[in-house]
Amino acid sequence: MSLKFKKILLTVIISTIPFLYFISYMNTTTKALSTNGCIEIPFSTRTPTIDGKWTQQNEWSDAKEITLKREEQNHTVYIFIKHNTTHLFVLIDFLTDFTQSSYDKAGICLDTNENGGQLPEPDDYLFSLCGTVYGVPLPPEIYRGTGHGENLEDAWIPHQIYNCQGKIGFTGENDPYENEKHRIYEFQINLKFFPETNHYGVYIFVCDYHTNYSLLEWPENAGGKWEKPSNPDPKQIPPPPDNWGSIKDHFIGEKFDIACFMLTAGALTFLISRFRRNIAKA
Ligand SMILES: [Ca+2]
Ligand SMILES: [Ca+2]
Ligand SMILES: [Ca+2]
Repeated sequence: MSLKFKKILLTVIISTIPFLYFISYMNTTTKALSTNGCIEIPFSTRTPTIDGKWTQQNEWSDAKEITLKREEQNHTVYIFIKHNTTHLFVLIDFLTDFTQSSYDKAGICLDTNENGGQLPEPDDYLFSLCGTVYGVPLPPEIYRGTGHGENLEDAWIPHQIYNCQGKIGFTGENDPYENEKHRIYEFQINLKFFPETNHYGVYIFVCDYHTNYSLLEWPENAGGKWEKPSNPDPKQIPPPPDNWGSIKDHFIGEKFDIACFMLTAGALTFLISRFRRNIAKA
């Protein structure tokens, strides 16, 4: 095989790799839950401090921002979401919850196989934060789906995942949108135990216990159930995973960069070594 032919062959292989990755990426972006809504979340090296408040004014300025409104209650919620490939970070800024109620709560559901369903299954997780007991914030509660139960609430069981954090706060300090004291929730979810992918199913909710029917959720109108007189258990809130939306991140992009870098470096090394051998022969 001539050197010229080898060069052409290598060029063709290297140019085909991005195309193959693109095809693979497109194939994984057609999951069903994205039809309920899809959030493209940015990669960030700026790790937030999970302390239930805006630690600095720019702590979440590089995150994707989503606005939720409930007009009849004059409620507004801003959700900020970003990731660093191994952890998902979420801040839920409940701008209009000015009451420090014990049963205020927020939660995030993840469908790590993004396969929906009528009941939460073992690849589905619920991370929730509730208010305070005697002024002391509670740690996040984590539940995992079982796939069976008489109703949605029964299909969740308590679970533990290393290095997941959450903090509920009541402050307007450093908040670029509302200075008066109000409810803020911050979550850090460890993704290392979940399938490596560029899509997860997601459902996010928050409610103010002080007012009836004050559930705000993403995707909007997903069908989450909460009203003040009922049992304030986070497991009763999420609708069926079929109603959740999806988040899209850039894990594929990270792998693509590394793979391309290694293949290109290998090809260049080969070409340089051949070039040097030809020079030595001349
Ligand atoms: Ca913070
Ligand atoms: Ca409240
Ligand atoms: Ca699932």
